[in-house]
Amino acid sequence: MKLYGHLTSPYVRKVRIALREKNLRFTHVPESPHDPGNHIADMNPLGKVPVLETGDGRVFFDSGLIVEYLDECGAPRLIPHGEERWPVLQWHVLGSGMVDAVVARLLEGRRPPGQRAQDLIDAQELKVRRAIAWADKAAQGRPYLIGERFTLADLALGLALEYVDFRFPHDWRSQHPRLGEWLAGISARSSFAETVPPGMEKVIDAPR
Ligand SMILES: N[C@@H](CCC(=O)N[C@@H](CS)C(=O)NCC(=O)O)C(=O)O
Repeated sequence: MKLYGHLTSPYVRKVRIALREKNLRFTHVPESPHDPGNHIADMNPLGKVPVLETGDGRVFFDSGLIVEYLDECGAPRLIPHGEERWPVLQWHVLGSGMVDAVVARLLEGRRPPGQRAQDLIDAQELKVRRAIAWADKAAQGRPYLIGERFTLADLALGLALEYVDFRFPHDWRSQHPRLGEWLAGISARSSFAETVPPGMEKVIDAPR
């Protein structure tokens, strides 16, 4: 299997973490749709990463779909069957939405000051703050969000909170200390520690 996408992309990291959690062998091609002469649009007409080449002629894009595909490739399951499936997928949507909001805020903030829409930045920040409060309440201080083991729910929220710390650093832990402790446990997993993107180490290692 071949995974395309740059290391700093949180969507690419979601797939890298899933591949490690499932002990699947893959080659990583750190190509970005922003690189001159890149080939991403030949595989994904939307011109986005991650893209996965399965090795048997199939190509998948979108991190959520890729994780669903990988989950069919063997144990341990990240997306359970049965009753737990829907809450796990709901957490995935929450985590993805948080990442989308942080990315939108980041891109808007990179525009020249005269062209920057502060109301858009404020709206994205509000989404993130509300999502963190929702997550803290729904997590209820349990070690895993759904059931007794690590699932896509934990992957998606852990990834999103680390990305908040990286690109929208603010002190959410003072209001939500329980969620901060939960994240420390998730961040210590080897799948998370081994996929820290360049530049994020400083944030992850910072004293809390
Ligand atoms: N919903 C997609 C989002 C992927 C995405 O936005 N990737 C960014 C990298 S962080 C990208 O490729 N952006 C290039 C573009 O939008 O032109 C997923 O989950 O895979």
